[in-house]
Amino acid sequence: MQVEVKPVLSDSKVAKVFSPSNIALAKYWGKRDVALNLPTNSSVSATLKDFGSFTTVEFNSSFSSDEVYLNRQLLAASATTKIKRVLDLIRGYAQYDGGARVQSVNNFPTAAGLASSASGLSALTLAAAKALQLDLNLTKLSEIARQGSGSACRSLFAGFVKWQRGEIADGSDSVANSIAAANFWPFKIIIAITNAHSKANASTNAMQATKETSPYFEAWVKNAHWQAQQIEQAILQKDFSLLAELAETNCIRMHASAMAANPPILYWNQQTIQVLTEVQALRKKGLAAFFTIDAGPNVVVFALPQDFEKIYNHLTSIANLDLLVTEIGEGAKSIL
Ligand code: 2P0
Repeated sequence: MQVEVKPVLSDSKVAKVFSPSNIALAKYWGKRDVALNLPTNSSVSATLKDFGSFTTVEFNSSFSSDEVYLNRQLLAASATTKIKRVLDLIRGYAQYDGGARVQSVNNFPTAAGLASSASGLSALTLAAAKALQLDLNLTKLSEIARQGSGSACRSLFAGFVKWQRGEIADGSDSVANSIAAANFWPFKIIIAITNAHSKANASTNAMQATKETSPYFEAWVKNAHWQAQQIEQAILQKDFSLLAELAETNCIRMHASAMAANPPILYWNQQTIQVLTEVQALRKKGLAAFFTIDAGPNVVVFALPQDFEKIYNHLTSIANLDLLVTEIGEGAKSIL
């Protein structure tokens, strides 16, 4: 049931943040520590300019418990574990014990494999820290956001972003940083929505099931380790062909590891395959496009600006496909 936006109380500690989502070119798929969301490998992403979460966090000592509204719906307490984890960490740093009211709205389809947890948990981390006037740098905020949702640690940063696997058991070195600014290598990013409904397999569970039951998981981790390094280098050298090949194989190998789980985790539908096949055909014809796919059926196409129009027009000829367009953008920021 939709509810009205709650007015902020005059004696509340409050902050509002926009955090973009991000899309990984070298994927995070597997944890070496489940409680802390420590990854088995480093990952590399691009921050999306226009799509993300607008999140208001309001602390007030009169709130007896935390209340979370996502897209104007009150979440059941059982659906707020990740959110409470971040709120508790921030409250710990601030030595504050009041309750929080969180109101978050996504401007793209939630849970459709577009990393809504990345933008949501990143926005929550920054807004909660700002509301309690904590003076934490972005690296520390990244460490906190990661404990909410792994991919959220990357959304605090602009441009091309690397999340280091890290080595330390407490996770203090498993944080993200920007490796190149948003305008370093301009791309047009087309999100081809093949199915805007919630996905069946939440990624937290799916990556754990892959680790526990897929015979390909070990091979995935080995591959992911060197591909994250190669993908970082391909970006820094602006080597389009190399990046295209690496990003596509990284994506397919992540999905292959999941498909080989028992029971199989298959995110794709017929249109997913149609779009990725078309993108590969366009590249063979000399157009600068490559695809990647998150834990969902939608396909994200990276296009160089000079070929964008042709690529976009071609994708519009595929039936029943909604296309969103964005670019690489800045990280999370305060809007209050
Ligand atoms: C990524 N994904 O690198 C990969 C690729 C999905 C596919 O990060 O359990 O929601 O909260 O740490 O961050 C999605 O996983 O998982 C994700 P948790 P998260 O973007």
